[in-house]
Amino acid sequence: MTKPAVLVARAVFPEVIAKLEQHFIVDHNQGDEAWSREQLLARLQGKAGAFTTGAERIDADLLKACPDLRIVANMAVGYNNFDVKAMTAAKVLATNTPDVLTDTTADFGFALVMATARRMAESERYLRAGKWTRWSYDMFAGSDIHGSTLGILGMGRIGQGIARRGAHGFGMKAIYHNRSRLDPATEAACKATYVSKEQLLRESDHLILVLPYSPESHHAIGAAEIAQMKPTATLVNIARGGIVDDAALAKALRDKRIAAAGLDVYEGEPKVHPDLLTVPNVVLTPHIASATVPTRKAMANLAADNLVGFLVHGKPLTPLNPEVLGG
Ligand code: 8YV
Repeated sequence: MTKPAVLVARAVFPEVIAKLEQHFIVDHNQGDEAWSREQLLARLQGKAGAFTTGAERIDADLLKACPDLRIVANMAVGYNNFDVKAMTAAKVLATNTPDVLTDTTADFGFALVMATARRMAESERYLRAGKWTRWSYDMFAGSDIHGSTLGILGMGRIGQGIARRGAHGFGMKAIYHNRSRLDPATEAACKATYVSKEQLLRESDHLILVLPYSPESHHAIGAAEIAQMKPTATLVNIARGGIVDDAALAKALRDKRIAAAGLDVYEGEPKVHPDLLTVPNVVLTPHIASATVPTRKAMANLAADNLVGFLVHGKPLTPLNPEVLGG
């Protein structure tokens, strides 16, 4: 029997490609650059499966043009690049990589809260520029983590991990807002209190965004929301670009409407709003919250195992639209 063909849209670990090659004919983008939409469409012809990394838009038009496609496995927990409804209608299975990145991403989110509050990037730039010539009582004085109020917008697995780190590790008061309230046992385990979005904005000393991107969460934080925050507050986004209005945030940082921000994701990334590059009180990282070697390996393996699980054994591990599997 001939092996089915699958596409791996970005370069990934050689051992993951080797695993896929045991079962499939693999077309692998080994370059540094993502394929254009046109290239992606051309390469998808005749492919039963695709391994994507979160940037490739899988929508009704693409599905219509790729009738052989049966599964798209995203190497990411977020799947805003998928039109899951269109995939279900086209009977194409969608999978993502939940759980394996939760703790790594929560670690990074917490690190970014700390780096932002304690002005680590700004002070490092100052030192590297040779400007550290004297002591001063207020040099890079930031705000405290311990004993402060940690606000979390979006309380899924990663949000809960951040709440636990803040409340248990640093004695923070954790408050959160989410589409739905957690059950009491989960709330107690993260020592987090449910509040309205307005109260979250008003009371957070450090606000972190961990909600999925959707049309409803587009610009969930813009000028009006920032205006409700404390002038001493910090804002961290590890969720998705587009949840924050980056232009409004850059202006608020320049005007000192809030103290500082830490960003791992951007509207239109890998491009970054030019105003964010020139304001000093912001820590900028290139979408690396899940980037540890073990976690990226676990994500890549889970995406590959979803392709094998579904196309070879009929059993994907983490389906997003299990209704495609039928009875
Ligand atoms: C990845 C992510 O860096 O899982 C997600 O949703 O944003 C990140 O972990 C990215 O999507 C590459 O796979």
